[in-house]
Formats: sequence, structure tokens, C-alpha cells
Amino acid sequence: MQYRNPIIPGFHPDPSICRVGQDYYLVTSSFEYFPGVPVFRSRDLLNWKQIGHCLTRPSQLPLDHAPPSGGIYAPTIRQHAGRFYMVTTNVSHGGNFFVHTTNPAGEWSEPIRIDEDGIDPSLYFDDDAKVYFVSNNSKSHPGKPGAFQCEIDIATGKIIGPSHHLWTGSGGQYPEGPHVFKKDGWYYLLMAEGGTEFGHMVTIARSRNINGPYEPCPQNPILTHRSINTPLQSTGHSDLVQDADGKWWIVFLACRHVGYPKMHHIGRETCLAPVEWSDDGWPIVNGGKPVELEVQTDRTVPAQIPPVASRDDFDAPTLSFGWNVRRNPDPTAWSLSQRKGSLSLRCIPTTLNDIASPAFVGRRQEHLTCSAKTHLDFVPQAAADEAGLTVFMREDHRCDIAIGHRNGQLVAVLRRCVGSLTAEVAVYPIPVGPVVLQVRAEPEWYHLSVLPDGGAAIELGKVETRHLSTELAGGFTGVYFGLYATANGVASQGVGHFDWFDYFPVA
Ligand code: 6LW
Repeated sequence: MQYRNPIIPGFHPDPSICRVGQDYYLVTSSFEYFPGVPVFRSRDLLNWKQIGHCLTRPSQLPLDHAPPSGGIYAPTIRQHAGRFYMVTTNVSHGGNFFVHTTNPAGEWSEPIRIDEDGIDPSLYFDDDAKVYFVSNNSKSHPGKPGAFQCEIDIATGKIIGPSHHLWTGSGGQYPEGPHVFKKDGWYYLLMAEGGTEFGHMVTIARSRNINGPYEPCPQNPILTHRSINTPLQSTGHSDLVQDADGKWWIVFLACRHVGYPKMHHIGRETCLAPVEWSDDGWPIVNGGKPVELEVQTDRTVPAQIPPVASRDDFDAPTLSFGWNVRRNPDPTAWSLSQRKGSLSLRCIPTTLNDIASPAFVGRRQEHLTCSAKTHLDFVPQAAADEAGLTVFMREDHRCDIAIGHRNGQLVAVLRRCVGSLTAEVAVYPIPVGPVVLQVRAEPEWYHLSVLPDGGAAIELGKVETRHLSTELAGGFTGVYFGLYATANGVASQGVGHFDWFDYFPVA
């Protein structure tokens, strides 16, 4: 049988998974986006539904001035004695912490800090009721790389034992993403190495004793696509789960690159592969073969529901889970009640260039080929007011379709930002009245159009997707389609009313 990767497409990196009865729960990194750490649930490992976020309150997720790709790094989700735990690092504000809940679709606790260094923390609940915290650096061994583990009091987060260096990894750069688990009397330590780019890999070591010494798997790395020409690249940062039938699976991140040299723009995506165990107790990922987009397996797998077009009419009193803002929400920036059935974004002084909280509400581009459309009703009030649709990787790598005034004339502008270069590459006069804004994405190009109400599409221009790629822009996130408004530094009464937003996935 076969299934298709990625199982959670678009910017969903650093997956961590746990199973509770029939249900699987999965979380991914969220960096400077809010709410933080999306939570997904599945019954079958292949069809996932977002059920909420772990971090929904600024008190849990301070992001003031967090730079692009600051904020929340790789999370781990675990369940123990009826309670779910999510442990992660806010690299911009406060370091390592965990939150907990009995209902992962509901609210999670306030953060409980853990006074230990490193990123990519994980929790391990041992059979003897001891709880361990593992990360990739330790205050007690500054600068020494590898996995470090200490016992903590899970009620308070207090460290109650020495920090043990478990393993440096197999020699790759950036040993990170450690997860400890137990199977057949062995403690296993799963790691990521090589960096999250093309040299990424998954390695593993084991010990009879939780504090080590850990012996490396002779077959390391157990998963890597370095230096091979497969559609999925950069495979690494993983977590393991055993299904209800006792079979094992690995979730990991991978990228779909386009062009040459290979570049990727829609982020690091969550993928899945089957795992068998060798007679001498080491995991074999996907039969030892690279993981393709279509995975052939002798396991019985359920049908995957193909992606479907979606419309958000903004009729609900709250934004659906797919939407994010940048950094902590500015309550003056947007409203779902100012005009019923619309998302109203106000022309606040903050712009999309600022390391702040602009009037921006966006969703991930999850397919290399797709399109998005929105209906905007906007009457600029101040000379510099604008509202529109942005294809956004980060502040200085994006393209905007902006509706605004130029010399008293309403215009649609195509603005491109590529690093320190910013240009308005099209300024097209349009009649006063609502417009539809459209982005059509192909693997290597974005086509950006405006449709004056009831009229035909006018293509303002096209933009190379690689100008928004991680390889050019840097960082760890992926492209969003964002609705926005701004008065470009001044105060204004202008408001853009977005009546609906359509997303059409193709592949
Ligand atoms: C994450 C690290 C990584 O913390 O990228 O791919 C970092 N692996 O483990 C940011 O996602």
C-alpha cells in the first residue's frame, strides 16, 4: 500500500508526536507567530486535524521584538498519567519551559520554567516515577555540544539532580532534537545532526542506564537524504511513536525544493515513515531506503483525504486555527465584529517592515501549486493608507499587492522586497470600490493579480518563489499568505474590510 508525504504540508517543522489510546497528537515549531505551537490530532497517522495551539496567551508566549525565526523553537509533546505536557524554548524570551493540560484541544497552563540551557528540550517519564529533562546544552558544561539530561520535579520544573552528558552525536554539526524513550530494557536517545539544511540526519544511541554511557547505532545515520537527488530533502529532526498494533513510525521534517540550485520557500514540512527493529535492537527507517513523496509500505494504511479548497467567510466570532498574527497581537489592529462577517484590519502606524505587531493576519502556503483570493473593501483615509494581500516570508523577503492612493488616484501596487532591495514594480489605476486580490502560486513563480469588483483579472506581475526561499531569506519558517493594512507610520482612521478568503490547493 502507499501513502503520500508530507503528512502535514507547509511550514510545520520539528514534529513531535505521542499516542494516547486510539489518538495521536502532534506539535510543531512556530517561531515568532502567534498563537504558538499548533496541536494536531489524528486517528490514523495520515489524516491530521488541527485542534488548537498550546500557547494562546501572551503570558505564555511573550514575543515582543522577537526577530524573524526567534520565539518558539522545537517543541516536544508527551502524555503521562492523564496529563499532556509540551516542552519547548522561547529563544527570545526566557528560554526553556513547559505547559500542561488535560485537554489538548483546550487551554494549556501558564509556563513552568526550567533553568537549563540548550534548545529542543524533551521530557521523559521513567517507570520509577522519575521525570527527566533533556536538551542540547547545559549550564554545567558551557559550550559542550550534545544531549544533556537532568532529573526535574515535574510539579515545579525545578532541577533536582546533576546534569549528565549523554552523547555528542555521531560527529555531525549541531547535535540537537534529543528524545529519550525506552524499549525492551534499553534507553534510546534519538538525535538530529548535521544542521537543518541539506546535511540533516537522524541518529540514535542506546544504554541500559538512563544516564549512560550511550553506544551509537552502527548504522547511523538511520535517516538522511544528504547528497541524494530525492524530492524530499533535509530529512531530520524526528520523533518515534508506536501505533495501537505495536508497529513503529517516525515523524520527521523534510523540505521540497525547487529549481537549481535547490531552494525551498514553503518551509520545513512534517513527514512520516515506517520503522522496523533489527534483531539486535536498532531501528530501520523505511527499510533503510530514502523516503519518497509516495511511500510504498507492506503495512495497511488508510485512505488519505485529499486537500480541499476552503473559504473563510470571517463569520465566526474568532479566527480559525489556521490563522496567525506576527508576534503578540495588537488588539487595536484587527476586529471580527467591526463589520459583521468581515475581518477588519486597521491602518495602524506599524508596517510590514517593522519588528513589531503589524495589522497582519496570515495562513501558511501549504502547497507548491495553489492559489489564494480575498475580497477587500477599502477606502483609504490618509495619503499613506494601504491594505492588501502579502506573500510573506519575513519582513525583508515578501511581495505585497497593496491598494492605496497615488496622487489622489486609487491604485493597485505590486511591491517586492528582496533583502535590502525594495521596489514598486507595478502601479495600476483601479476604479473606486471593492477588489479581489489574487496570488497564484506555481513551484517557481507567484503570479499576483487584482480584479476590480466584477472585472477580469489584471496580472500586476510575477515574482520568483526563490526570492522568498529559506536559502535566500534565512531562518526557519515558510511563506504565509497574509491580509494586512497599515498607515505607514502615521495615525489614520482607515480600515480594510476583508469579506472572505479562499485557498485552493492543487499539489
Ligand atoms: C530546531 C532544531 C532544528 O530547534 O531547527 O531542524 C531548529 N532542527 O532542532 C529550529 O527549528
